[in-house]
Amino acid sequence: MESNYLKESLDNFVEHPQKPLSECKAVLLPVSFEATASYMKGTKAGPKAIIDASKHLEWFDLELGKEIVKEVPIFTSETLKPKNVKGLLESVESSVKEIVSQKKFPLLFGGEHSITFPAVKACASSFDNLSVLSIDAHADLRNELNGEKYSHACVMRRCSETSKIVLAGVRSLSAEEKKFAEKSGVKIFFGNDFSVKEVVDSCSKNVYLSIDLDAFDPSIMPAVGTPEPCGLDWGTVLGLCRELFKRKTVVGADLVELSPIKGLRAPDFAAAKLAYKILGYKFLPKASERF
Ligand SMILES: [Mn+2]
Repeated sequence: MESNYLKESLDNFVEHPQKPLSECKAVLLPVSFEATASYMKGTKAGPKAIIDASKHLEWFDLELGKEIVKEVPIFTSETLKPKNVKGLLESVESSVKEIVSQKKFPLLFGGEHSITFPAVKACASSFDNLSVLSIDAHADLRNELNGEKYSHACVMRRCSETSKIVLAGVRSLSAEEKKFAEKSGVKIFFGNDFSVKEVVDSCSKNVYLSIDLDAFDPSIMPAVGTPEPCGLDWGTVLGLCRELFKRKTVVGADLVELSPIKGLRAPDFAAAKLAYKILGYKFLPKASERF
């Protein structure tokens, strides 16, 4: 099918020779969008930083015992650069709809967290009983911020209109957000000391996974717009992803809010590695059962 959006990027993830879209299982969709950021800026540069860092990844994954990129054909799409919220909602929803209608796995790179809602909307129209698991330092349950209903700070509130919401890693929210969560049945696992099993148990069968990189502790992920102390470590996030992919059907995912810091490569590399691990967990499930 000819697409308006899914064009092959010349700058592809892990720099592995790319197969045509029809032969790929996963589609990476970089979304360079930043309009509603409230604190520090810079997430627009996130997708390119992840792709640049991915070129230095070791193809062989020690845990899965495989060269993931050789097992999973990955298509890197040209970067979407919407100029405003309307363009964001339209371009991301259309692109993700097309990816899932071709039975491929969408993995989006942000950009600010507002890119998640149109992706969830597309998945919710294709999959019954969809949960959104958002791993994030913030609840993002405000109804609006500065008059904008599609702000990054409102993204889970918008998603709650189509899907069940489970949040993990939350260290910061307003009194109103807490009240809304209690009233509407949004399940929140606070801080960094929760049962991974309980988080996964709270999700329905089909899950969209959104990882706001500020869920991590700022000591390992300082390159985010809104860093919050006392966050998750690498092992916890990986453990949660491993358990989720093993027990649920993850239909789409995103990594958002990377705001690269000049001269500091570790956060970009960690984000690229997390994306690579997610593709491994999605498509090489038998290997992950060893753990
Ligand atoms: Mn956040």
